[in-house]
Amino acid sequence: MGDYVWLDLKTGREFDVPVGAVVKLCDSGQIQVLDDEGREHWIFPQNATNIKPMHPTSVHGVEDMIRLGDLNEAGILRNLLIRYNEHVIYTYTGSILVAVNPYQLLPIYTPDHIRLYTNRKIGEMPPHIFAIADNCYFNMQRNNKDQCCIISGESGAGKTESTKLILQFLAAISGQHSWIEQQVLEATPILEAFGNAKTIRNDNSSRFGKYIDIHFNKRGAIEGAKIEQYLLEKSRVCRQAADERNYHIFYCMLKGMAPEMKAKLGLGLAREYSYLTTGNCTECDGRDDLADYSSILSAMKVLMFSETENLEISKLLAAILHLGNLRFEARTYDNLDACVVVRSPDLMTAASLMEVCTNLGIMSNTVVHGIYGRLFVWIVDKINAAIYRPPTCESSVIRRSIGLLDIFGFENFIVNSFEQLCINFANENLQQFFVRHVFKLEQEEYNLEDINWQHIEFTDNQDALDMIANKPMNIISLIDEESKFPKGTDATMLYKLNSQHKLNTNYFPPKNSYETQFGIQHFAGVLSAKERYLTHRFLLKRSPTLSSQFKRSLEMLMRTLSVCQPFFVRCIKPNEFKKPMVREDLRGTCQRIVSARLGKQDDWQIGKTKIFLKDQHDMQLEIERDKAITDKVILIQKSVRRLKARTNFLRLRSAVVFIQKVWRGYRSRKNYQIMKSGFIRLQAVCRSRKYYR
Ligand code: AOV
Ligand code: MG
Repeated sequence: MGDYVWLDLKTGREFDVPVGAVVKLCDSGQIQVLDDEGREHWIFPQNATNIKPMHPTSVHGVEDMIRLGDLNEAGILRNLLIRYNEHVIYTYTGSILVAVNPYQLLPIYTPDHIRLYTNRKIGEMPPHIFAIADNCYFNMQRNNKDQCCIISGESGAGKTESTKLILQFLAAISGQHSWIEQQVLEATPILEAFGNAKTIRNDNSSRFGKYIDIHFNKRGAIEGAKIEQYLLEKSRVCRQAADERNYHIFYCMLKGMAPEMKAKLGLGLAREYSYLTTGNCTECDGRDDLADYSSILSAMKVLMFSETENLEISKLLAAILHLGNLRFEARTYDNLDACVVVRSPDLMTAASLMEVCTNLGIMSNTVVHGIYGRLFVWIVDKINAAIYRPPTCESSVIRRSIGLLDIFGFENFIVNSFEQLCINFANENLQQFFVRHVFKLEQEEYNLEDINWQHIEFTDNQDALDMIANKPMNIISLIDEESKFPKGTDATMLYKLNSQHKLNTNYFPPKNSYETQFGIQHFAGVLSAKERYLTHRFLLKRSPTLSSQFKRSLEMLMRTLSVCQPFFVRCIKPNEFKKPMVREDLRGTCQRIVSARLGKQDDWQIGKTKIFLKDQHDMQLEIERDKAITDKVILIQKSVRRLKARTNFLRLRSAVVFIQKVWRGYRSRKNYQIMKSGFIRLQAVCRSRKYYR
């Protein structure tokens, strides 16, 4: 009794690994155990193969997982779990820091903590992000070598927060609380305002990658910094998935800008703009757009944005919002389908803000993507102009740097598009960098030195990376080529991808010839990229093409990293609810639901694995469930309708072409009619498909 064991439940589910458990009772040939998730199990002697003794190091956990006697997946998971349950979020594996997102502010980042962790060896103090920052700094000085810190993890795991904590530590120990340190720190709120947004995975999700290189002089004080940015997600400016928002800056501006200024720019409330509402969500719990706006403005002052520049930025943002509200109307001129912008106050305001005449002609999402993308690059350049000091002859010899890499985490949505492919490709590169450093190079060195060692199993993602970007005819080069090819379509592209890669185990071709999606096996899971490249082709057509440009900037990043001494921080997301301390407690959840809905426990009882109810209660719960589902369906329908109500030139035109080509009967204009709202009304025949957008 009281012994700790590993219990292998062999449930056959994904990620099924043994769980820790404590023996409660050994009785009449049976053993009762309580597992880490609070479930009780009876083990019969004949099943005793399910149960193995636990190594003492796993019982209460260790600070450095290299010390685990049971160094396997179950051992690592349990170690992180029991520490996390005690609010201990940091754990080492050698010099790699594992950080579990606490989703609450822990009192472990005070000036006292900064002092405690300054100039210590790793392991001298409990694991901490400050210890990594401190080691980066002192290694840089001691070895006179540039350092880098590679922070990885899925979306919402805590990469950006970790980056900020490292910056905070470095600014503090660099010394003088000088202007330049202040400027480096204040770059973050600006970048986040324009480059972060609420997604379903993270309320403050970075929609771009960044590499902040911090430069130190020979006394070890921060002398300047340079920020490199990677591939901002531009589609978000015009369209957001359900429950997601556009970039923070729009909502902050509408909440925080002075009324006179808003009037001047013709601005109203967030809910009035179609570019801010396609996700059906304009507020974000836990964010204060009003307060954030003043922090953004003061940060911009620190980084030397002038009044005029701020005004220009606000004008552009306002123009984007007005453009999003424009309506297009189809007309026929000389038998040609055309599309004109409906004259509206929004058109006038947008035009005057952008100082162009109202003869805008074709305005599509692509233009807005371009405007916002360029604005973002301009802002990063502007920040760099304030914080970057080019090396002088003297300083270039002695100047050393610490680079912090914080990119967009691995993502998998229901529909993934070209942007997810790029994001996940970037993550795949980082994973390979990690694998090379931690396993490959290390083991190669043992071999060279004739060291006796036991091979460690690891998953190498090199093959997936080769398929995406390295081998001849790789996925990215095929997409590129097809985008430039005048007759290229999604179908021809998919055909080429299939014929080239269908035998690759990392590639999942469509299941049948009607399916327009393919999948890629990433190190972190399968990504299905539904074929939505068409919209991107407009961007790709420019040279240099987007994907090859992105690929090149990643290659440059990898080269930079490879000449630095690397540190790794692996961030882990403990649950999908963006909440502290959730675990799946089914029993508790059931109990809460039943007592909330059915009142006091006189007519129902909770057994070990079942709840016993009266018939009428069962019915009552069913009715409530139906209602909840219906409400959800109505909500979905509403947002679909809202989405459909918005139309633009491209969609309208492709719908018309579709009708003319596919439904031959409708070729004649008499049979369909384009409504002002952008809907197309079909005259008869297919009643169920009355409207086609
Ligand atoms: P990410 O950078 O890894 O996601 P963030 O760093 O933005 O994730 O973390 C997401 C949220 O988790 C933050 O907004 C905080 O609320 C919380 N959080 C993370 N780390 C900590 C911490 N150490 N202490 C307290 N709260 C924390 V993405 O940018 O989506 O890949 O593209
Ligand atoms: Mg981030």
